[in-house]
Amino acid sequence: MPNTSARQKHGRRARRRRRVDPARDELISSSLESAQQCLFNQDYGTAFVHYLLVLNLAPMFKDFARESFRFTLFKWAEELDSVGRIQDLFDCYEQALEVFPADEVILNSMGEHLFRMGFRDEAAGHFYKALKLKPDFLEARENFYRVANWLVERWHFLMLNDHGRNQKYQQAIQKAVQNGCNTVLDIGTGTGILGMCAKKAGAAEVYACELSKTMYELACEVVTANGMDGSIKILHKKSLEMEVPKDIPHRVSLVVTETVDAGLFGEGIIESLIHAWHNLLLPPKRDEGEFGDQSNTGRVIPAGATVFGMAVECLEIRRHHRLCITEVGGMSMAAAGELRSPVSCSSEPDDTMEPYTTERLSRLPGGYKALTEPFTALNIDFNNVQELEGLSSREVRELRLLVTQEGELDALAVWFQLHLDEENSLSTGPQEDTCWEQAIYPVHSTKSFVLKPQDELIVEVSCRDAYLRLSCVAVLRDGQKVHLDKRVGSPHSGNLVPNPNPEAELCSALACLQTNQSQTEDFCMLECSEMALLNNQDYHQSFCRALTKLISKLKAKNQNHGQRSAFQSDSATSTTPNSSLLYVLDVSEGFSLLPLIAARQGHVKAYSSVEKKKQQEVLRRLARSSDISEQHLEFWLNHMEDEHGMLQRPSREKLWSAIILDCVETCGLIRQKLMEKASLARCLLEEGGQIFPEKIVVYGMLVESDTLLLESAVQGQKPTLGFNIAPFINQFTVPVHVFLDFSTLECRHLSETVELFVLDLMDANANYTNRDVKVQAMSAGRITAIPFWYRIYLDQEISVSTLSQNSHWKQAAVVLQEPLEVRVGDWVSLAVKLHKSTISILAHIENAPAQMD
Ligand code: 44T
Repeated sequence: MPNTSARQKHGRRARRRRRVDPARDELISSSLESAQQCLFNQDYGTAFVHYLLVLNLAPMFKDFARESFRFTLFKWAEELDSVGRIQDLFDCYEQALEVFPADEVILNSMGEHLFRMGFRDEAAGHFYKALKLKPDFLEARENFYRVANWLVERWHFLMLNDHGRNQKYQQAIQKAVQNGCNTVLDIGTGTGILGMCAKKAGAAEVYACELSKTMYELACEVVTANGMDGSIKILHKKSLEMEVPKDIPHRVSLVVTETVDAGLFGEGIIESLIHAWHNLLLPPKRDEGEFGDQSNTGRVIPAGATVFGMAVECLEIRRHHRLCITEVGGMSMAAAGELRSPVSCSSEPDDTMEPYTTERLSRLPGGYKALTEPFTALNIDFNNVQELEGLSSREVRELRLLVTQEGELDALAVWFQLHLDEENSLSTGPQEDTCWEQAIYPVHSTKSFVLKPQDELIVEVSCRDAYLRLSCVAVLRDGQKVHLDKRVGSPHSGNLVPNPNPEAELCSALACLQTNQSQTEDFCMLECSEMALLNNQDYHQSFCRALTKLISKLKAKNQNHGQRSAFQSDSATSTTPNSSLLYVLDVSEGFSLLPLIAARQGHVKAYSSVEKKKQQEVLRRLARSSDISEQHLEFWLNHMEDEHGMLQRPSREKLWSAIILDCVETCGLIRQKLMEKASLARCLLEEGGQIFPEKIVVYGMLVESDTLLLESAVQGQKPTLGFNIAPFINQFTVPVHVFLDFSTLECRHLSETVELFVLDLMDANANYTNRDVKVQAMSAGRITAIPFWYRIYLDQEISVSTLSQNSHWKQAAVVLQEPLEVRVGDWVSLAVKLHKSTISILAHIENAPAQMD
């Protein structure tokens, strides 16, 4: 990371008194001249050093030299970046910010570098600072919107908008403080709300800690705005690093915390509480019957939790975690071997896997079917440190669950009840109207397994490496035990349902024999969205048809041309097989089968962008089994140092017949730099060649959705539990929501679907960046958002929609800053703008009286 040592040195230098010194003035003016000369000669590194010297010695030149200095810095940084001198790059930015600490352009640009290097939080901090300095700085705003979710996660809005939850926490805290808990520590304070509740309830001393820097700063602002800055001590720390008396003067009588995720333990609450009991809390109350003053004993809110689980059938979950098809675009998937999503849980921890994912069951497209009644997986008492400590060494527990409905076993869904105290509890269950998602433990077997009523499902429950682990291990049917082993071909694997993919089993068994490799290591991991993409038959079929059309057209053209040139000259080159090869480039991000689909057409050499070795292996295996010669599939990133080499000619004399661009991100946004890539691609196409897709049409609809509002900002004019929080956290509101499921979003449709925008990737001139769209309201209501999605035209006839049922894409929505009231028949004017792949929409009512505008 950028170092900060330069700051102190410069500070000392700056304080030195200025005196008349001709030698120094001479140095300044000669350095300035050198800087300008070097800049002119494009020697940016030397120019940068000269500028630094000048501006450090003579700050009065700052205004004069600012523009040239920035330009020099950016050019030099580009060079450093391209040769991988990352530390030097950040050092330069640090030095530049020493000279211009409040330069929003430099801050924003440094943020962009940080973002590209994967330092998202740091990047976000830089964009935020740039924006604070210049609120109308469009680039910084768009950058900030892209990363705001990392700074302040969206669930903060949901939680603060959840009045039921807020009130229950408040009541429990009030009661505890009234019962004598007057020294309080809020672990993971977020906006500071629970700490403020304790103070308001009359606690004498309140401490709070927060590990996220942004949240810590936000909490400080909020606490100050509520007049409690002197009375709540907030620390920017993880609770595990806190000690008495260094951080808090003595042990406290109450810890309040909501450091729980959808799977209960994912935020580390077990470890935090064990540490708190040993280091930060007074000893617990000894016996249950003890009443009265609690100031000398310690306790925790929440007091404990009960975790529930349920087996479910759910197509939406299945298609994101398992391969559900046997062929893709006419190609058998048998040779692919085992493909799995990165979410998998067994009793033993595995660092490469996430044990669960999260979903709001009530919003899953296509719904879900409960196959068992809910069962209790675990009870935990947060006030019992022995119990907390014993969790990870507890034996794996085996539960037998009666199957109540027939259905395919896709996942275990998990939720919990948080017992704040004896009276108040919160539930995160699928039926509750709360802000919570449920934890999903997908079942990973490559076979489908249909459970029948009266079967008994055997589930193992354990708690290793601080996660609650649940896995379906077997089914008891008619007195027989069938193991649900994950691996194909393992000796116990269940055989109740015919394997839809028997060839796969054979192939991977063969592969094992040949390589003498244990099967447990032989699988390839795909992201959930990549898995859903593979399962999307329509998408691949559409590509297959469009590619076939293009390739046969080009082959015909080449044949004619070949005949002509053979006739015109004696040159043999035009008729050699190589010259008739067509070249197809796929620059999709992540795993893609499209190059194989192209190569299967024959006389096509396809270039894939897949980078991961395991995934390349899968593609090679599939190529072999589809009779694609090894020379016809190339992984072009293997030969490329960096992205700059992207989109080049396949070979000196050839151009591309087709370039496949991956234009929409899974989250529902247009990919960054899409239009730049398209214009590059256009220059590299052979005559008659094509970019896939050739055109994207953006559609949208006016909707009234309270849900979207609750997720985007703290709503309403009223203070939250009497505290002023909304204006502070709402600074992190972003106008575009991503990862939406429009099909299950609770909303009222206020208009028909309307075309918002067209992006023509084959024709630069056809593109515009602003468009006014008129749309008529068909129902009265409040327009709160405009969800949008895409129809992706591979060619003029063949298209796929990102809204389709089996799409791997989610949708996005612009949430309006202020809801707009409409009556039936009102015309709404939408100013749609596309800037650097970011869509923004402003809406106003056309026929409203002027003062209503
Ligand atoms: N999300 C639930 C998690 N922290 C809730 O930095 C519920 C997810 C959720 N600070 C949809 C809806 C919902 N010491 O700011 C965070 C975090 C901080 C700590 C200091 C520690 N040991 C920790 C541990 C965490 O605590 C805050 C809250 S944690 C997560 C809460 C609405 N999807």
